Amino acid sequence: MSAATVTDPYYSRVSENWESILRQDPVVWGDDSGPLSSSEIDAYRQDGFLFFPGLISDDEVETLLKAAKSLAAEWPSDRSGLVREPDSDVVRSIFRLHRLSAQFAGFFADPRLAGRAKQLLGSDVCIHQSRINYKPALDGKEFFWHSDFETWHVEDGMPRMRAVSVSVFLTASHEFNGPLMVIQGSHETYIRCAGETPARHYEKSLRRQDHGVPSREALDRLIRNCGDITAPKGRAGSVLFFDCNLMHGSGGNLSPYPRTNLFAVYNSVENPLAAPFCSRPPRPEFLAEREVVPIG
Ligand code: 6CS
Ligand code: FE
Repeated sequence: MSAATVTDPYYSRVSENWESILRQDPVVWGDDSGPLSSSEIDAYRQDGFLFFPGLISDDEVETLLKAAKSLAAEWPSDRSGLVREPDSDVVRSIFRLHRLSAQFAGFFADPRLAGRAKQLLGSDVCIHQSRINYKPALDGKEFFWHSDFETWHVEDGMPRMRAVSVSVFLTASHEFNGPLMVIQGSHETYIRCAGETPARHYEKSLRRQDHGVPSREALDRLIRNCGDITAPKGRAGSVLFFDCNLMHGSGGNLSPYPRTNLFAVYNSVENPLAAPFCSRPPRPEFLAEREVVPIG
């Protein structure tokens, strides 16, 4: 075992075998008051997520969806941050929204989102990553099961589990358009994935991820020991908050309805990125913000 794996509780992708360990960090870091009630905090601690149907108004959704569509239509061909679907040229994701426009930056700093994140993380927060996932009608392919934290730790150097992901539905999400699925309670278990990190892995993984993902056996174990799969579905304007280590994924969109969402990762300002916990250089900043800029 290398010196790094001895001191890093969350080492991963260092062997041909996977392993499962208990989470080493709290799920809820603060006891501050804020927008969340104590029963909501308890539910988040227990399940690893919280769902708020219709948190964002129809008018705001309409404006944000319009902005999302024009970004994809007008993206300069020489600018980084746009990712296409694995089997076509259709736009899959656009990254670093919080640096692209005051509109998105202002929205992510809104107390409805940032206020809840601060309360859960018990500190000021900064954005680690933000993106639009378009999940276009018919062309939107799956996101295989993964823990976000596993990737952010190994490839970006996020030291501890002190981040919360927020997905804002810009269209309705239902059983036909590839809704996000989560394994309830899986945030309490960390899966060390088998394999290693290929060079420039992100160029492939953002389109179709096959490293840093759990094995079949690991998924079976999570479902047996933690909880069932559930898919928080709802109308446009609904918002899902989920822990950075919650196992999640989504199927392809075989419907004629897009499933478009905004996604922002709030990291604690007390959890700044270190060097990646693998032997590769850090990923580009459109994927992992290295500067700590408190927001909200
Ligand atoms: O790479 C990322 O930061 C995120 N995207 C994918 C497809 N997997 C890991 C993580 O959630
Ligand atoms: Fe994810």
